[in-house]
This record gives sequence, C-alpha cells and structure tokens, in this order.
Amino acid sequence: MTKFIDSSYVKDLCDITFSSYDHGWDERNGGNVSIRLTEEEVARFEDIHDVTRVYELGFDAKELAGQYFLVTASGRYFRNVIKRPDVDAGLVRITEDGQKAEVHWGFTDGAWPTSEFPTHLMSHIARLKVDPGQRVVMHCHPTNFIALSFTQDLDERKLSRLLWKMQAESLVVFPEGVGIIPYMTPGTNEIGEATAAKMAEYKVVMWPHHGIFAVGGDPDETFGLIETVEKAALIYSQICAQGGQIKQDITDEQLHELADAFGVVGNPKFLD
Ligand code: 2HA
Ligand code: ZN
Repeated sequence: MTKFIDSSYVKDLCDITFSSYDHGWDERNGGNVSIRLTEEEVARFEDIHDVTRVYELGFDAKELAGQYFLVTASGRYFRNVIKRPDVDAGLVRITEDGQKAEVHWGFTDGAWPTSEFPTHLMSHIARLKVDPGQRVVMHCHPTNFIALSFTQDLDERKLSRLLWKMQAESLVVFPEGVGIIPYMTPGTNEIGEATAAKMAEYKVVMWPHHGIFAVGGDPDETFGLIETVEKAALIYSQICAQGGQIKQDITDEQLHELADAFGVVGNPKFLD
C-alpha cells in the first residue's frame, strides 16, 4: 500500500493530471508536470527512501543543485496518475554537480522522468530568477490553443491581443501575454533552451502544432492559467464556427481599465 498520503502535492498532482486528461488535453502519454518541493514538504513523504537509481540529465542543472522535484514519468498516461501516482510519477533530487537526478520516491516499476524534463528544469531555472514562489511547470495539449498555431501568425503581440480580447479574464490572468517559440522537436535540450528563454518574460509559452507550457505558484494556479488561455482559444473557435465576423470586442481602452481595476500591468509592447 502506497503511503504518499502526507504529501498534499501528490494529491494535487493527481488532481491536475486527471483534470487535464478529462478536458481532452492529454491523449495517450501527452503532457507532463513538475513541482519543486521544499525539504519540509519532502519530509512529509512517509515512504521516502534512499537513492535507488540515478538518472543522467544531459545538461547542466547546477542552478538547481539539491532541489527536489515531483515529476510525472516518461511514456505514462495522465489518465492513470490518479490510480497509481507512485508508479507514474516520482520524486527526484538534483545532484550537487547538477548533472544527475536521484530517485527518492515513486517510479516504482522503473520509469524515468518525462522526456520533457530538460524543458521543465530549464523553465524552473528561468522562473526562479523572476519569482522564486513559482514552483510548478505544466505541459499539455489544449486543442483550441494548438489550433490557433495553424490559423494565426506566430506573432506574440497578435496572439496575446487576440486572447486578451476574447474574455475579460485573460488580461487579468496573463497580463504579460503569451510567448511563442518556433516549431521544434520535442524532448530535446534545444526546445528546453528556447522555452526557458521565453519563460524569462512569460508564464505561458506556445509550442506551435504541439501544446502549451505554463508556470505558476501552485498546481491550482498553473492549471487555472492553462484553463483560462484555452477558454479564450475556445471562444475564438466558436466565433469562427459562427461565421468568424467580430462585430464588437474588448477595446484597448477597456483593457487599460481592466488592468487598473485588477492591479495588473498589461505588457506595454502589446497594448495600444
Ligand atoms: O510527455 O507531451 O511533449 C509527452 C509529451 C511530449
Ligand atoms: Zn507534448
């Protein structure tokens, strides 16, 4: 019997992976999540064990030396994490030299961290410099958001403005807008570096023709951010389904008023 019950983060991981699957954003083994834990939180794992296996990261993660990450496993399905979190997820610690990850909990049938672990760790490094409170990185495949990468210019200003104007919530939830990298092969250090470079400015990064990377302070907030972006994209899909003609939308003046009312600063590069 698995004894992860003292870690609320394992429950949160189960919750957001299943919700994401349930929204249709994680077919097969699509999607991955990582959560940076404090030592206090790590101490709450009842069946934490000494290092059983060590995994080569394939890049230098020295800036995260000694940090612990709860992370979903490579090749496993979000649909199943809720049923067997200790099999389809695990807890790893980055070694002092920043070259490896030691398995301390989970991955009980021999799995390794997600193939996107380099992008996760590089994104954590980037966000630590912006806001050390941001401890969650989530990747999934939201349908309407991906569809935009086929029909819209891959232009951060244009895409951010489109999403901001679909609903009042957008600007409040992602006032920086959305970053976009070019289409790249997933699972590589190169896509990790490109994503992390965008994470210096944005909490949301589009992977064209693939999905989304998002960061947040806790699992709920991160999942809520993805939901908000995808809802804006869904509204745009519905507009297109209704003929595509926009007769009125949220004006720039109204965006400025929104930002003032909610105490956020809209990215000045994207606001007129
Ligand atoms: O983890 O989504 O990008 C499976 C993926 C790869
Ligand atoms: Zn993916």
